[in-house]
Amino acid sequence: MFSIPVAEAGATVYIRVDGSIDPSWANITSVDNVTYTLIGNVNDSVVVQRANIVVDGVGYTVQGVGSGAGINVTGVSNVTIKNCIIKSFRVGIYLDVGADNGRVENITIQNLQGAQGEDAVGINLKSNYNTIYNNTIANLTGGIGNGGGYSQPGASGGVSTGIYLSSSAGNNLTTNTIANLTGGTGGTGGDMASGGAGGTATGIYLSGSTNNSLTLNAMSNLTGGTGGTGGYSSSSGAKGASYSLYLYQSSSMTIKENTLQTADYCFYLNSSNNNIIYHNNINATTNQVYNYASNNTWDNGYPSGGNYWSNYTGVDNYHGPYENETGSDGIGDAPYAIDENNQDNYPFMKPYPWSSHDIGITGITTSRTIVGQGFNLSINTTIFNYGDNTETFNVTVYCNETAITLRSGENYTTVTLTSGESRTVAIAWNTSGFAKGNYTIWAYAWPVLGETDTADNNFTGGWVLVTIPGDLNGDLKVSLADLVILAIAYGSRPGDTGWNPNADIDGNNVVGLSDLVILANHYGQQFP
Ligand SMILES: [Ca+2]
Ligand SMILES: [Ca+2]
Ligand SMILES: [Ca+2]
Ligand SMILES: [Ca+2]
Repeated sequence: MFSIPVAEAGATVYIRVDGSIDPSWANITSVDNVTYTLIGNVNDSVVVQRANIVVDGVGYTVQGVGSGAGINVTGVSNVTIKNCIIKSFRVGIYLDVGADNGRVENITIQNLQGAQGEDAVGINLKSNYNTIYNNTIANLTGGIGNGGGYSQPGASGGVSTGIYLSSSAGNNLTTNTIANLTGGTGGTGGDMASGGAGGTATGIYLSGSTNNSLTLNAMSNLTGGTGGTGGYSSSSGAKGASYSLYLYQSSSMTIKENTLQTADYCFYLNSSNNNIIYHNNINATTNQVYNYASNNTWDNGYPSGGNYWSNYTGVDNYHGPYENETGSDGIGDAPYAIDENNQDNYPFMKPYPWSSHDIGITGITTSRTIVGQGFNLSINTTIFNYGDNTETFNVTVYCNETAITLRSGENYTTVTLTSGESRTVAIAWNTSGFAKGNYTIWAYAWPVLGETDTADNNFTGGWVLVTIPGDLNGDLKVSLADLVILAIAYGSRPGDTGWNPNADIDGNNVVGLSDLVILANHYGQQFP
């Protein structure tokens, strides 16, 4: 009898405690019983029973038939797994209790599918002090829930989870990409019974886990499973929820620089405290944070800052630790409120990290909103340099489609800003020759070399009305109503209680006799 070794036949491959490979014909080799290298694809699970080794896939695939774990480290420590593709299991990599101080690096885990009602999990940890670095986990689907018998509801669909930590501490999860997770469809309900709920989809799930660090992970396209169809005269099951990060009784962690996207909930926190959460990009279509019995720190102080929240609506006209000093800093002036005990004190105006070449206009103000034809108006444009280079560029201010010509004869101002610097550029608009009517004031900061985010190089301020000198209420006629406005402001200067910049017709910073004379000269006029 000749026995021909055929690895494709499929059999669990063990790296035994003594260093041997079982079965010996498997597509794994080692010369020193420390580094184990794949020499071809492996068509079943790999079970690691030996500590202090490296398993290097060198690009080969470990492929299953839908059940079990691709690579299972059975409680032995200091095991590194790297450079392979794992597909068609229920769990990609399992680091069981005691599988500490290991490393999972450059692994692509894809096409995991839970069986009937079962969960699909990319990397499952019940262990400590591991580094999970630069892995891609994609296309995981929870199993379809079982159908119910007569008058029994359908079972819930299985959940789909990218990385799952339970009772795990001190792990570093860095630069992992998790995408396209779908919860299992709920089971069909029996007659007179509802369909089962769809399974949830979660990027990273932590339960009873402390002191872990999550940095630079990206989670996108997470979708809860569809509810099962209800039986006769019964309702369908609920759709499963999706979460980017789910923390249950998980505390004292650092969560920074992650990008959380397209989930029902970016953060779902239950009884999880003392976590520090900053420099994350939080883009939820529905809920940015669900917070229950959890108190956490949502920024890293000033000027390091907090997180980018896609639904933040604040403005950036101030800077400083109290956000009360004039000038921008790329941080919203008002905190991002989560609940009565939680807020991000320094929400970013743009996603993290900011580009190295990026300037933006953060505000435009005008010295007044109503100006007599032929008089001057001051327009203040504030620009901030988000990048880390000194930039020199031009700023042009427009009224409707006309670029405003400055005293220099040019229609732009040249500005130099160092990294993180803010500047307000004031220009005078002489309204001589401009027709009476409303003008939209806007500004354009000419893009700098290497700038990609040019959306904020355009900024539209408010309206300014050019009218008959002496028309102070903007109704295009000079009448008693205007005289009353001038009388109320008479004698005032900027900062005084009665100060009204529109009443300072000649713009000399006092409402006085010279303004009264102008109003008197036009009294009774109207346009058209
Ligand atoms: Ca600010
Ligand atoms: Ca820009
Ligand atoms: Ca008037
Ligand atoms: Ca005046």
